Amino acid sequence: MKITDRLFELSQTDAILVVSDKNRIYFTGFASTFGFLILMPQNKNIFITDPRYYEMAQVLQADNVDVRLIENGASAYGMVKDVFAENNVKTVGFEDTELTVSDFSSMKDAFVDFELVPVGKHINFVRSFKDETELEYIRKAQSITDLAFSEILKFIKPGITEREVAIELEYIMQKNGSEGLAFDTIIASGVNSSKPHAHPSDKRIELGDPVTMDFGARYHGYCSDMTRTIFVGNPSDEMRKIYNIVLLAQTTAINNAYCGVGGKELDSFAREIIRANGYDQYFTHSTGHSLGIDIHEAPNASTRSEAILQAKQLITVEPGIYVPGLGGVRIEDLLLIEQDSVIDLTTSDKNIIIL
Ligand SMILES: [Mn+2]
Repeated sequence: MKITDRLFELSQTDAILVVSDKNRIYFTGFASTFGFLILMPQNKNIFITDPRYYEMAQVLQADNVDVRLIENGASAYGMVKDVFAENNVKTVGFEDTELTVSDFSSMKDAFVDFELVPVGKHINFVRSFKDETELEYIRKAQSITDLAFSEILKFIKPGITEREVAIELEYIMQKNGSEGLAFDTIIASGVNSSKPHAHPSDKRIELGDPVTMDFGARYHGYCSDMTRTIFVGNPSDEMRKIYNIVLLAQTTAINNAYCGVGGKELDSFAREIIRANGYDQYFTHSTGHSLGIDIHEAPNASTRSEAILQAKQLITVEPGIYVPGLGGVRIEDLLLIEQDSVIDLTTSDKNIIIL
């Protein structure tokens, strides 16, 4: 169970009602598709769920979480209101960033006697700072992707399809401990590689093709994310040139990253290199994002970012150049910001690989 002191300092509410799967797993570490987690100051926490999870949820008792069962036919919101009454709760923080309009409408009807306060941005801010357990999971997920990358290089050859590469890559990750995918795998070869988020197709890989692979594992609910573009046979002169520009942009941004760097500043380190080489119109997305339980979390590194990167936050650095009709290159590593250093959690080689 996460310590919630910082969240309550920001939220200034008597309780916070967590109903989303992702935030329930974030706070409790317990994966479930149904449940109401009530957080209160001084880490007084109550987990209300139904018989599908009640027995498994008993593990939370060890963390002093009071686990309560919704009996058949009982109202879950009624039980939540009982908890609020027992604890003299008047103001309730809710996840405005996660609820549908319909969820919010029924919540408003049910909690008409309480002041509902949106706290989604505070939850997301607190979530952006990773504790040691979360970092252990993310490092493990990242090590699975690094391993999968080295393994997939033995598999790729002319004649196999993008879809076959994706399936093999996913199989390798799961065989090595990934619980599932962080996101849908991107395998884009040849001219498809100019589309940054191409879906793997039945296109066969041909000699001379760039192959962009963007993929991530999931471990204890936490994501990893990496991208490499490799070549099958010798690339054209222009693709080789593009590769070297993207590599220089990516390593320049990484080498200039520091605790306290702005998300906008980090983006500009990469973007300036690409601009100076005349390809800025082909770098069509932002430089990076954080991750955790979600594949995209705050903070971001982009031309519009107002974030200042702080210790224990993560950021990807993933510039790319995409020339329609020719091809594209993207290189992505995941960085951990520490007080006095920046640690690259991605260990795979970035020098041009020609199979
Ligand atoms: Mn990414």
